[in-house]
Amino acid sequence: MNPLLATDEDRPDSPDQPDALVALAEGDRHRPRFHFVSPAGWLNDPNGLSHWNGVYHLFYQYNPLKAVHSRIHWGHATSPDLITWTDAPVALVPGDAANAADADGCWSGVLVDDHGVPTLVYSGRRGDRELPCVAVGSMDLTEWVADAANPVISAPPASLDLTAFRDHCVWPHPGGGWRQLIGSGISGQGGTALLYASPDLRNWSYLGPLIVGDSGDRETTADDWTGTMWECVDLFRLEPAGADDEPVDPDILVFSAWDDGVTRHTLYLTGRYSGTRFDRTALHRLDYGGRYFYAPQSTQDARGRRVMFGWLQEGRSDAAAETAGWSGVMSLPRLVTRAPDGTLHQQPVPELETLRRDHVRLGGFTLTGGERRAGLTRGDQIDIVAELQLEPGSEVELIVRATQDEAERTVIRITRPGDAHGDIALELIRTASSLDPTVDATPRSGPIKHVDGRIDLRVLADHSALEIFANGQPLACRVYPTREDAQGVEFVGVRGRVHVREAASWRMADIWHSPRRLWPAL
Ligand code: DQQ
Repeated sequence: MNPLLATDEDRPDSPDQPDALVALAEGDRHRPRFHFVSPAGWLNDPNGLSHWNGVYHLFYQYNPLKAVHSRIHWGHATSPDLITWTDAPVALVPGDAANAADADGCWSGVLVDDHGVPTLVYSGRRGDRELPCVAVGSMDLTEWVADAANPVISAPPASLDLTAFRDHCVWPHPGGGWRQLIGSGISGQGGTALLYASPDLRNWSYLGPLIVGDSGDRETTADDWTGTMWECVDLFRLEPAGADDEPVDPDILVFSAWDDGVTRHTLYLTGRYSGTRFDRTALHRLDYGGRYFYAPQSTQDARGRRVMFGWLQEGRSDAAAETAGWSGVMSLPRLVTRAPDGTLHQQPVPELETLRRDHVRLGGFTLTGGERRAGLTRGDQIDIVAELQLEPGSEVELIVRATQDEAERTVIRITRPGDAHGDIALELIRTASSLDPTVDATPRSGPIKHVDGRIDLRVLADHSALEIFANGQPLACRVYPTREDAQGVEFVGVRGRVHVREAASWRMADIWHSPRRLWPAL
């Protein structure tokens, strides 16, 4: 029995009413079938992501009570391959005692290996404050006990006027002990990551801000505005893959730009971390979907790969998600590497290919303005790869989730400017993605670097989840077609000449088979 499990009245799924919320959620046509989702209820950030004794562990922000962001627990699932998952018992439950540091929620955090002892560092929420907490786990990571001394940091640094203080990145310090970053923001300045040191994960000394953003250095509406607070900071070293003329700084600081309760988008800084400083080189958008790929966390697996998951937020109303009985999708696991220019290159892990079924291949062809080409796998659970070459001044669209009459259609548009050296534009146009006027239909876009107009395109559509990768740059989003026949897939030449060197597609298998439980047992 997990000593942290809440009282029975916290559990709506009594044995005579087995998991009605799961049945409700499973009946929703928008629910993905090859992405990780919670059994039902609410899911947001990935937490405690790790590869422990050869098993991948994904914890996540979870409300098993209903599909709303309140009373957040830590859900838990394990996987041999990052693709197929087994639910594990809920790992953290808000503390029973009214004065528990996490009485109102166990917010985001990480798993570390404390000399063989699995240890979670997370944000305990009580009232409207979050403070750092610790829980210790059994060797199989299924039972967790919150530390009696929680919170392990009793207050944010008194010397600073902060906008918020939560979320953790913790690593062993080469000289012994630990270092920790806590996401925060300095009022009137910008987001920040506050650095702490500890000998034992329990006693922490404040060292200062590692780096402070400037929330006034660009328009607050900009896609790369750094916000007034940084959520879910993630610092890691990732050396560039190939040699380039210039040495590239080795470190990456990922953060999710937040402002006064609004989750804006995820960004990363390249630079160099040493001691108490992060010297930045450049700021980049992590995913062109903006808030649709939020609060990511990464880990290095036993093969030395940097693997990242993010939270694909909903694009329908809170009320619609609650009615559906579930909210939130975990992104596909991404393999993150460095391009020679120092930017991040992201693609789904190759293990995902084991889900591919019924291969369809279209040989090379050229599209000019007005030409269309169907033939790829239709459906709402598909994987498409295409090698494109766009001549200067050309534009092509890949239409997915289209109804027969095109009343619903989701458009992925790729445009190469007439200036041969300019970046290619990737756009996702959702104005006709759904006949439901209440769902978000705002566009998403960003520039794609290329050589000679070449684009390696990957599109994964999984019911309401849509993930697009163009030359390793992702754009994750959500779409909610209302009609059963929203299954069509087609290339459309818009103008100029676009060579489709190769295109292939597959139907993707389900990863979920047997009914799941809101409170999984071992
Ligand atoms: N979600 C968590 C916070 C974090 C935010 C709460 C990001 O810890 O700052 O569920 O989505």
